[in-house]
Amino acid sequence: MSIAVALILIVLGSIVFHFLSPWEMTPLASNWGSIDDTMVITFIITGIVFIAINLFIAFAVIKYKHDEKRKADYEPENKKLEVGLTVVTSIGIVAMLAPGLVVYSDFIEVPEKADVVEVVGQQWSWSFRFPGEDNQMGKSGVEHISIDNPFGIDPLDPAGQDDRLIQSNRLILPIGKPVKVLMRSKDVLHDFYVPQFRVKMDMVPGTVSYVWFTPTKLGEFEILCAEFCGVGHFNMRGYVEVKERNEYEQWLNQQPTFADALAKNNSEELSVLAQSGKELAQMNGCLSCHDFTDNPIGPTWKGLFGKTQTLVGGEHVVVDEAYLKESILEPSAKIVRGYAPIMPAVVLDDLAIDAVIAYIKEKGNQGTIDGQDKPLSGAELVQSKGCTACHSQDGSKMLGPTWQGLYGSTRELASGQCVKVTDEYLKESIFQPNAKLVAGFPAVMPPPVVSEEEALAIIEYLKTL
Ligand code: HEC
Ligand code: HEC
Ligand SMILES: [Cu+2]
Repeated sequence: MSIAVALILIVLGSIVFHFLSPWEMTPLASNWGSIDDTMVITFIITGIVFIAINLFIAFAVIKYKHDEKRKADYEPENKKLEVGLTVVTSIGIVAMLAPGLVVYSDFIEVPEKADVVEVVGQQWSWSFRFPGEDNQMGKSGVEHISIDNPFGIDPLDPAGQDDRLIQSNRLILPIGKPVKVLMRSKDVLHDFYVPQFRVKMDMVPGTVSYVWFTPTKLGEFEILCAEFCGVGHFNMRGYVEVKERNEYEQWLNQQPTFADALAKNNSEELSVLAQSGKELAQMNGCLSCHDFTDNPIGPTWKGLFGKTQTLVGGEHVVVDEAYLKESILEPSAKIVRGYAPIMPAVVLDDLAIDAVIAYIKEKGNQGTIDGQDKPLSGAELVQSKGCTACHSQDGSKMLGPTWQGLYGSTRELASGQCVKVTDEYLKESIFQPNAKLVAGFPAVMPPPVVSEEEALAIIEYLKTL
């Protein structure tokens, strides 16, 4: 009897909790009411089954309770019951699945008039790209990703030049217009999720996934990463602001285009020929094995032109144009000592070779280092190294202590000691995060991802906050 009562109480309790529940879905702000409907259908069907089965068990517990005078029948087959149960279960499952399939076919079929926006995820931030005036997104690829080109847009694709880049976590979309969201990840799995829009999708490195929706409510909605992506995952947030069309357009027109960004980064002094050589070197993958610092895979291009190179056989050659050309077209003809003969041969026409040589010459023999190797400022470093996922600059407490007013202040450590924040303390905090723990914070700061020079630049920057 008590078991039957408990079962009935569980059923009643669940129903009461459902109607008084504090847990509700966030209000809908897109066209995807149908996704809510399928959830409700599934919920009602599973709810009815839950109630029916529990009440049946309670009934059976009472009705068939142990009785000396009674004996169970042995019934190996019951056609009627089997058919009945099969039919009822099938109807239930079809009722749950069929609406889902209908919604899914809408979900994968993007309306033709939809705007396009691209979301790029990386540990632990969001950035966005719009196709610009030509309505065409420029081609992109990992091989183009660099500090100058964080979106990896193909610099030679004319469609990419007018793409508008938003390097912040705030996206504005116009109300009432369907939008197709293309998704890329630069590192690990992420997931683009705005609860009010109902649609969500994984972002998989190497693949472009998508969702589409029509924002139907003005306002600001939070973007959450819904796929665990490392220690900063919880803080991988952004905002979608849904605004009137004219406000959206005004905002969009203020965002820099890819061409603007390139022009800014290309203020390094290279001739036009060398400039296109740089692009060719990037496109052909040369820069993954060669750069102007100490890349361990291929010989450095810094100061290469004019120097005397030693080959495996022990001979010496002076690096001139002919040697460079031969090295590029026939990499195995002369192997540099200390390196494996792994350089792939490429097919480049004479103009392209001249351009690459001009790039190696001009950039490699320029006293200053610039472009890809241009040292970043402290302010840029803390962004690009992911420090700002845990440290704020405005006094707010995140996973780590704020940096506002840090330098010169006195810190209380977890050990109870107090220390003054000096250059040495900052340096130690960056290179040995667990040596001195700040009171009230967990020991989660990752091991150093910066060089000595970068740390100094960051420290100079911290002093200004
Ligand atoms: C897979 C890595 C790899 C790629 C990609 C690659 N290289 Fe190389 N490269 C090497 C290695 C290793 C050497 C040294 C061994 C040798 O001489 O072949 C080398 C040597 C050279 C040399 C001679 C350098 C010297 O110090 O004497 C030149 C010039 C050169 N590469 C240019 C290029 C250009 C231009 C490209 C792109 C079209 C390119 N490499 C792509 C690995 C690579
Ligand atoms: C995963 C979160 C996380 C990341 C990423 C992170 N930190 Fe920290 N950081 C912390 C926490 C937590 C503390 C406090 C505990 C401690 O002292 O280790 C801290 C402490 C510090 C301190 C000492 C601050 C003080 O208030 O005394 C400095 C300086 C610092 N971090 C710099 C950096 C720099 C520079 C980077 C980027 C290269 C970085 N952090 C990246 C979490 C992080
Ligand atoms: Cu993420």
